[in-house]
Amino acid sequence: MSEKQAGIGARPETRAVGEIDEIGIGMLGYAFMGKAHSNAFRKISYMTWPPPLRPRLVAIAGRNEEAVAGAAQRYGYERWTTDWRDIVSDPAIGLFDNGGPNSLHAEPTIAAAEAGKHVVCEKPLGRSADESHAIWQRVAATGVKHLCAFNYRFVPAVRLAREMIEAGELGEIRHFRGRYLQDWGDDPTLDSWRFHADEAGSGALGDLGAHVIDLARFLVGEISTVSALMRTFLAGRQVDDAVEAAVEFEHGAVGTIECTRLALGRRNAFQWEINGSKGSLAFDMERLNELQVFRADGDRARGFKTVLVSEADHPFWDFWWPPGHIIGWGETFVHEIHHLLRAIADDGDVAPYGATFEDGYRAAEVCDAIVRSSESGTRETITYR
Ligand code: SOE
Repeated sequence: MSEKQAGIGARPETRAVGEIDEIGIGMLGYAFMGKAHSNAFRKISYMTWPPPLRPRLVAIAGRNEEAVAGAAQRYGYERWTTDWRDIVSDPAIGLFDNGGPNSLHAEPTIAAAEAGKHVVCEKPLGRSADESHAIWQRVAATGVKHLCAFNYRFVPAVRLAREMIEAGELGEIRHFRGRYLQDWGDDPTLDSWRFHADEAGSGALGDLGAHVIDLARFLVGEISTVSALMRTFLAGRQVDDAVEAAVEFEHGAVGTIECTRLALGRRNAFQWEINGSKGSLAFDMERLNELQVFRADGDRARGFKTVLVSEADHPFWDFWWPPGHIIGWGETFVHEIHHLLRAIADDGDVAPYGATFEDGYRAAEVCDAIVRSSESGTRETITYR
């Protein structure tokens, strides 16, 4: 058995660094997502070789001068600025990455695309379906590549689930049950743009519910109706703390979507389960290397089995890690950025495995329907434009 078959060793690729095209990166945002994305750009060239393109961290923008200067030094950007327009007009930048607050998604992302830069934008794409639709339409009209950073599509276990469902291994899908639970929001003294209605648009809904909606769409299909309840428990908070929703899929499956930032003890529990006529799958982000699989195939030892999903055993990305060498949450961004760079280098498609701005818009239509349903007390039908 060769090292490659065993999944170990370095890829036998000897291309010189100078033979791989470089792409200049401009980053908006230096906080959590700025860090997660910068980390991904820096890892691309040593986690895979040759990379589709060699990211060069050109400039980072943020509103606080001291913080953005510090971030530039720490993450390795050549320049920093407090005005995102400097990045959008910088000819050295080929890819604009928007990890800023939701209120800063539309204008800079559209401006960057209209200046000819490929764009990646954090979720939720916009603060409403209208805003998300406008971002998608304006950016798509430019012809650049666009990716909405629904990073959980890039968990190898999630990809395996998608491939199993697509291959019909679960039969007809009947149920989707998804919940994203965190507890950091249970602090009335905490201030963050994520709690400001004008900057965030919504609370747990856009922050966490959008991820659940995206994976529901990615794994099961388009959502057609929704009945929902939203709650704000903390006095003075401008946005929702929690959402409960029952949904119907276009092809007939039914499901539930729940998200909250007040589930004490649940730090980052993104869990989902799918039941079909031939079996079930279940997943928990806190155990992201594992997929729970149940097959109703007459096996006498029936029951959920835990599959350790890893590169080489379940090929996802050539020469990541050997079999069973587990990965972490930060690697989902490395996979995601690699996928986008591949699409840029080959002029290939971001879809279906990556989320495009159309996916960002479609998730936003479901979010808006959840808000309408909670306000009206009735089941809402979703109409996609
Ligand atoms: C905060 O709730 C947060 O950082 C989200 O904004 C991310 O999208 C999620 O992946 C982790 O939690």
